[in-house]
Amino acid sequence: MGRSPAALDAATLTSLKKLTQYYIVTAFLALLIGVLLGPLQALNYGGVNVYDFPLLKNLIKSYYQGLTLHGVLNALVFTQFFISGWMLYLPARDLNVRPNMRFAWFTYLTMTAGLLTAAVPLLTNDATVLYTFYPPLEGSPVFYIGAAVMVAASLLVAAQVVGLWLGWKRAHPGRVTPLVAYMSVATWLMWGVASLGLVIEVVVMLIPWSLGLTRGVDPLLARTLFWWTGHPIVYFWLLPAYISWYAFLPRQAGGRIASEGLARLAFTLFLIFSVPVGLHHQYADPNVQHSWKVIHMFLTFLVAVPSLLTAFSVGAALEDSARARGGRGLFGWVTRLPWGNASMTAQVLAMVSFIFGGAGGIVNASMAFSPVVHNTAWIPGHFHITVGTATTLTFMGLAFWLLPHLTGKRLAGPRAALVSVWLWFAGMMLFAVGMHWQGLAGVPRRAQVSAAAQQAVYDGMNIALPKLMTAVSGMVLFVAAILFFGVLFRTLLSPRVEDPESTPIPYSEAISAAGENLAGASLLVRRTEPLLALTAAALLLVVLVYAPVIGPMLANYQFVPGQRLW
Ligand code: HAS
Ligand code: HEM
Ligand code: CU
Repeated sequence: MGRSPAALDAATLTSLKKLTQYYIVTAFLALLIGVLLGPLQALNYGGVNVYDFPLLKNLIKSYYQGLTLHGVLNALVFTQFFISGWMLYLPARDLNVRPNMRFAWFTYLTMTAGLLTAAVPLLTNDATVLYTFYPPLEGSPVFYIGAAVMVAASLLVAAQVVGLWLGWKRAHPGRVTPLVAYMSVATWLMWGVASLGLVIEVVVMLIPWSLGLTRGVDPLLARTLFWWTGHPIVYFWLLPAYISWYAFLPRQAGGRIASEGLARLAFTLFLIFSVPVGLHHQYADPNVQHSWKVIHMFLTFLVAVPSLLTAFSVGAALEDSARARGGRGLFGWVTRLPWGNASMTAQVLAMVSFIFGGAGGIVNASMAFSPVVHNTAWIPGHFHITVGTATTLTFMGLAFWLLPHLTGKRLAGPRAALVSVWLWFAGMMLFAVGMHWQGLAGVPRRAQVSAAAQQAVYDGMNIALPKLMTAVSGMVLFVAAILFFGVLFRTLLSPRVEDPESTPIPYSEAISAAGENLAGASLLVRRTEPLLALTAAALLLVVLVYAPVIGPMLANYQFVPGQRLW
């Protein structure tokens, strides 16, 4: 036995719960603002232009300022804060080790300081560069600095969790890392490899350039570094939801995890194959060798495999639960899931949306289809049923048990919670049909198609129905959001009524468990245990597929001056 890291004591646990609550509530505040802008954009894609209304004009200067805020707050801020709280809390509990709480609070404050810094130029219309901030669009340096601080803070959480795990490993040689901690550590390590591209882009290129220290910046290299991070960031949003689908949802549905070994394999595959695929966002970019685009395409198909494993594995766990509750028939068992439980319902609906989101992703990744869908409304259709539903609706559902667990308050309005998740699902599915359809008709994304000057272009298209669907979906989602946030705030503002631990973490038992000791464990469990070595392999693969792409760009660096188009 090595030196044992200190176990979680009551005082630390209280502080950790408070910190987690801060992360989660900050996340949802960002989502609240971000989501209020969404229906306006849906109206735009329904042909209704609300951006000239005087009231709105005082709040946002343009469609693009609104869209930038929407993308940044929803996809970058909401996700990162939620995930940082969730994936620090879970491994600390799972390993029963005491995090350094000073460091943990310092990280939260750093992340929040980064957010507030970046928010200033966003709100003053000085960084209307969309959430991808492609140069040569040039925003205020304050935006890039704030964003860099925020991302750096997420890496501090990653370092803390990996540190906790290594401490646990030293104290428990020969033991199998418990599943929830395993999945959390693997996700953080993946994020470590993934974030390198963005960190280099922002720190080495964009910040000096926006401060006027360099005479220009290379847009192609910047985009390539961006997508190095920009694709795997979607798994940084997805895997925290998978943790719940694997480890907690079966219990919530009344059943068991199918196989812990398989869950570990899925996370290992994500660790290795999430990053070397970024060129599937750049099929249309010139000066990138075609053969590398093809290689990234095949690697993209490969990284869909752990999601397919997940589909069958969590699908089996749900079926097992429903049959244990008396479910019968090929599909009839579905009716026996506990649909009265808003937390379970949210997550199962999120999974259903992801069947379509994932299938669409494979279409996007196929070089033969990409030119049809790239830069069209199809793409927002795709990602509102991935990050906008698979992730977001899962996080909403998690909040229904997590907040009572953290605070000792009872969920206010479980029925309203249930209605809100069904409306979110229905609204997003309708949105997805409307947007995918418009995209196939050739309607571009990121376009104020409802503006008078643009309307004429789309008049000849036969898209009245998908436009109507999109507009209506925005209204449905607005109602869903009001109901959800109503439940959230009423819960948070209600008095504490019980010991928080009376809502326990819903750990599930496994049909096929990984076991406690490596010595007696299966080959799969033993091979998936050394996460640091697997991370080194991941890094090597990234270097192999990116060095030949980035090398020529460095040799041909173009100094392009910035532009402010808004
Ligand atoms: Fe994507 C663009 C390809 C997954 C998010 N994606 C985007 C963008 C975002 C995004 C935000 O190849 C836009 C970026 C921008 O602004 O330009 N995506 C993929 C592929 C996958 C994929 C191959 N995307 C995601 C996830 C996201 C996300 C996850 C967020 C969370 N995506 C692309 C491509 C583009 C792209 C191109 C660029 C397009 C362009 O042209 O610009 C795969 O990872 C998907 C694999 C998933 C599956 C589904 C598994 C299903 C499961 C659920 C099972 C359900 C059950 C329920 C069992 C194979 C796990 C049963 C229930 C009962 C009741 C019975
Ligand atoms: C973009 C609507 C919620 C993330 C868009 C667009 C629409 C829209 C119509 C396309 C705008 C364009 O291409 O011009 C909505 C509605 C929502 C909602 C009605 C619900 C009330 C969300 C959520 C997320 C999200 C929950 C993520 C967590 C994004 C992102 C973009 C986007 C990343 C892309 C921004 C860009 O192209 O720069 N949204 N959205 N949205 N949405 Fe949403
Ligand atoms: Cu991607």
